[in-house]
Amino acid sequence: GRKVYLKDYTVPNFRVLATELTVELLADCAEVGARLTFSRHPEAPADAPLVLSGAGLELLSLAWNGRALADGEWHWADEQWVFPGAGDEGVLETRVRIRPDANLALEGLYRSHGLYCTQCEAEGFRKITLYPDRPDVLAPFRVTVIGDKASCPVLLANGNCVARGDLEGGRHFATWEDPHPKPSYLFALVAGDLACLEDRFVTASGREVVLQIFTAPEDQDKCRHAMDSLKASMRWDEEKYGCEYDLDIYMIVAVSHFNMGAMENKGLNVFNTSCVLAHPATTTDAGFQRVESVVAHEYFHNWSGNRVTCRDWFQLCLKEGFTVFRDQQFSADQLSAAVQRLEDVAFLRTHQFAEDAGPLAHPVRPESFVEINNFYTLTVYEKGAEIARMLHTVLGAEGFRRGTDRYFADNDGRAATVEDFLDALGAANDRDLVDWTPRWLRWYRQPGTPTVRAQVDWRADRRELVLTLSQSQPALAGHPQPEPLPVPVRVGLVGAEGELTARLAARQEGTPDGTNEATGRDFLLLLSEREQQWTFSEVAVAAGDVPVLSLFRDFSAPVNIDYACDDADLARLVRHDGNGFNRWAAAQTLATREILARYAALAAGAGEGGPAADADPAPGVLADALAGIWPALADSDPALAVKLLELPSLGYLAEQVDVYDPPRLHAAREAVLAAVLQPLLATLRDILARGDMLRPYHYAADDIAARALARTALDGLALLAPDEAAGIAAEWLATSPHMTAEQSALTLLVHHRLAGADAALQRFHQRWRHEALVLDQWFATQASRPAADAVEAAQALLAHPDFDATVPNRVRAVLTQLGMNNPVAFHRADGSGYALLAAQIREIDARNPQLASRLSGVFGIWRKLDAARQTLVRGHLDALLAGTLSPDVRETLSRIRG
Ligand code: HT7
Ligand code: ZN
Repeated sequence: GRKVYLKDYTVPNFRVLATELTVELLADCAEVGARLTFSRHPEAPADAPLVLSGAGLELLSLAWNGRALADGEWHWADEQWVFPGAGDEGVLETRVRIRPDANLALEGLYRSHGLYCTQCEAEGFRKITLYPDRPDVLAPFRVTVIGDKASCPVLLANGNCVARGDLEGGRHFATWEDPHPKPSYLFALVAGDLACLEDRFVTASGREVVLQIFTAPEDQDKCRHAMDSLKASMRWDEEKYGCEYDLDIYMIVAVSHFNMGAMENKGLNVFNTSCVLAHPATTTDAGFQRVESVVAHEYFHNWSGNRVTCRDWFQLCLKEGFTVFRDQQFSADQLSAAVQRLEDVAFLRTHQFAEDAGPLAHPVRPESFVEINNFYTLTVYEKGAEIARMLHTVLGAEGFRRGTDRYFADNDGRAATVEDFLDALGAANDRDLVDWTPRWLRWYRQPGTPTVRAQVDWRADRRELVLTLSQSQPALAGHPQPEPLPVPVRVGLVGAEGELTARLAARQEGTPDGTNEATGRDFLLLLSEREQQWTFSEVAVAAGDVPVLSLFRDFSAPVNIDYACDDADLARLVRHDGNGFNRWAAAQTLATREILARYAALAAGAGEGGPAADADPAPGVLADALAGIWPALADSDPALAVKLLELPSLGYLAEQVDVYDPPRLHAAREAVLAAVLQPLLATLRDILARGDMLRPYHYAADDIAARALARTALDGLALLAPDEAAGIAAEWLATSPHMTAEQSALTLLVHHRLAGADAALQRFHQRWRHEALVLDQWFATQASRPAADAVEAAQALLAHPDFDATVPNRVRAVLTQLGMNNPVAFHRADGSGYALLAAQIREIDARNPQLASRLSGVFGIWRKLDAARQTLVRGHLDALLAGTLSPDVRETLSRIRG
């Protein structure tokens, strides 16, 4: 693996004017013929050679302008095919042989369960044919696929089908043309025996588009939801962004062996079955929501990614961050906006903040990499989305739309950079680009989560509140000295009875023009210096009351907030904040304080079960606050009520402690949860008595919220009255009108080890063993049980006859669940969790480096652990690094090792 640097970017030596491919699928291999028309790039040196990428190809023939090339006319240099004699233009014809059956890495062209499919992003196309496999080389493609008629009745590639017909020997062909120039990473080919659900969509300008979803025949009844989601996404993108679909056909193919969620290949998306199939009998509410958001995400890439693509892989966030923001906006418009936002924030703070604080921290736009597959990260995706969101906040919805219109218009058909994006947004809003683009670029260049410190000075006599905000960034070795970032801060003031009005001078010293939006209740500040001050006057607070600051509403910037708000004030926000997100955020802060206090107390005592374990170091402010409002909220806004009872995740809490002892932190969290639930016991029983979980399934906001509430109630009951909970879970399982009920009940029984858990697991397996995605849940439920012996359970699952190490979904169902979602077991003090993961990473790496490298991330937390655990992890890291590893895993593990 060679390291590449953003600063070394140069234009390609040649452009491709046309790409013609013929892919012949044969019994034990495939042969790929390519006819590529090249023309020297106007900015490239006159004598620069033609350079193409190729990996694992068996070269059968090579000809330049019709003349066969002799061996000495070209050479290989590190998976690059170099041809000095190309002149200024010419046609290269190549023929190569590849082995899709042996391709277990699931990158390039591979065959699984008889289905041929491709995955080319980021650098998989070079495993299919010799090509300038870089995103800034765009070409129109014409592709002919030839295959066996019986085993591959369906032959697909990007664009429109322009010819098809029969061939000798039971074979047939289909020719596809994609008129939109595209980089090779968006190429796709699928061939196999597939069923198809078809529908139609009429675009805003009146063009009819055929929509097709292809699956294995037995899954055909599970595509309706994805189809509805696709149509909703197409309409939404027209309405919200003015983006219309641009081909006559849009195809989605569901594939069971897939490294990630889905892939936005032009006009021919390939999806992990888990992100497209949905049916009430086999899919939970969470599964339905995931399908909706992934379908939307891939569809939105048609503009943010495909029509406007990336100049190089350092610009990955340009398409991914922006597209995640777009799919988050879409999802917020489908169900509850406040709940969508807090779920996105909880995810960001648990996972991305941890990444940004650990050894894998990197800028949203990295400056260098060895293996680009290692940079499809939470930082690129989720923090990238937060930057797009901040720009949206600062420009306002209309200004942002002006900006994206400009971005799409200026860059259509081009490979763009982050600078192009910022320039378009700034220029369309008359911002001084010298100030605008370089300042916002800092968010893309500086790794680490910034901290914003707030101080409040309340001047009761003048009814004036002075807010001082200051920002700081962690300085990381090898990165530029941090400079102040533009931080949008949305704030409000809350009195004893609710929201307060106030006046904020529209222009204050040190505040740039046009960013203060004084609506009287909700204020947008732009912190752009290291420290700034704002004065709220005429605060309409009752005599004797002190206003409470509600800070970073809707989490207006991805920062750590350092604000010494006292518990009583937080409780006020939980009760009265007008911003739904901040009610939740205040509850999370209170919960965090109480959990950390218990965590400290457990350490001070004799450990678990010791004398300090029963002591209550916190006064239970959160429990009091929730007892007062939760029963009513469960009626008025059940979706938010559910979220108020979800305490911060262990992953998030781990970032708040100096030394992370997972079982102790888990125990502290459970204790606080029980304390919060206790006063609500009667309400939980009332909710369960309504029987909402057992009603027929509808995918609609109210029904989803009612089911989530029922689940929360049963989970609560399991802590307070386990036998009673076990009875209800058994009833849900016996009646099981849909998978949401069944899965909640099963998880509850297994995770709390309630009576009947083993029998329920057995019955579930018996019933669902032929449904791969349901079986994944069965594996995952056991591997994520928060108890030390889940390590042995995981070990047994790996030996189960239904375990298949070549299917990433199954591997993740056991190993990602254990390593990422089960800290109690993974960090078991005897190190058996670490040993299991280390051995599996080594084994999987030999087949599928991408999967192994992602799994390796489980060790990223290691420096937060106590010395004994650190020693155990270090031993495994060193042993792995001393052996044979793919460049992917080597890069990840060496960064983690430091
Ligand atoms: N753009 C895609 C990212 C991706 C990928 C997908 C499937 C398999 C391997 C992959 N490598 C990179 C998915 C997306 O963000 O939409
Ligand atoms: Zn994406």
